[in-house]
Amino acid sequence: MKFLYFTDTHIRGTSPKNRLDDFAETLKLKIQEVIEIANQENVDFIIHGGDVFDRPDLSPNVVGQFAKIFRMAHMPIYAISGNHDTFGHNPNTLSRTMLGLLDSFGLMTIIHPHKPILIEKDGLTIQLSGQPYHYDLDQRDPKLDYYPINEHDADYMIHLVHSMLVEKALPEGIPHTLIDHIWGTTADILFTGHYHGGFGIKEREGTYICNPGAIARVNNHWSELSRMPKIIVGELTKERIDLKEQVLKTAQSGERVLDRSFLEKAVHQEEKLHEFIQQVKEQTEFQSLQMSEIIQELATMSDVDETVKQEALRRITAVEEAWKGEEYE
Ligand SMILES: [Mn+2]
Repeated sequence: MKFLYFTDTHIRGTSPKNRLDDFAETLKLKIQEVIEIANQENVDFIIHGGDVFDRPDLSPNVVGQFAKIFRMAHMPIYAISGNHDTFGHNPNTLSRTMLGLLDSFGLMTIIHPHKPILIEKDGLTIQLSGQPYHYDLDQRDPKLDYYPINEHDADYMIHLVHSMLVEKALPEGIPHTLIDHIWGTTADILFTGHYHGGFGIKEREGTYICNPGAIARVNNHWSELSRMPKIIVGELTKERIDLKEQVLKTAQSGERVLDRSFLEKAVHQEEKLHEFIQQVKEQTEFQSLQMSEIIQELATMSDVDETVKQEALRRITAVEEAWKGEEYE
């Protein structure tokens, strides 16, 4: 049984400001190449590790252009949702997103937590399970997210997680899990996405933990400049697991596509965002995605001065109105 794994395509119609090329056109070539490899290698299924789209409400025009490419695959595509695929990073909003739409059309099959899929061929059975991105990832017992249960008594378990699984500890404030802490995983092969740099294929006593890195290079960190986008092709028999990384031929060198003329502040922003979200979560069970309601709630929970609250609401309203008049495609 053969399969292909890739992750973090971050499909969007516009180019990130640090790109020198036409990001969407480059991405089309890369995804075409991924599908062509899958067809040539005659894999039985394709797996996507999440962040298929860069935003949940991408325009139908852009989604349509990429849907045509995914349709060229001769085999099913399974995926989990990443933080960029859903509203408010909440996997429960999937049905309202473009990824949810692809799932409804049958173009991709989204794997939900604790609902593994059984794949069978020539007497070999594989259980494919997944954990989409959610806010408690890498902040609660790792067994809940990284240790699947063999519900189908399958020969092999492949498990996907869209999470910050890394080799070395990250700065304070960024939730993460170290590979070395989860070698006890029940999965035979663990595939992760989210951490764009990736760490390749790791193996210990027959267990594999892999992240080939993001297909898209959306930021201009030094690490991204030297990194080439890769996929993993895997083959399973009763006797053995065989996994190989493959660099995409259509991907250009980082120097040609990434602009280093301004410095990326993404890591810092992520820390701030995390801090803000933790604050909200600690204080209230908010059900709303309306920024103004969140501010109201935050203000009543913590003793925020009325003038500060009013100013925050005024600014948010101004930004929201500016957004409405703008095409984001
Ligand atoms: Mn991502």
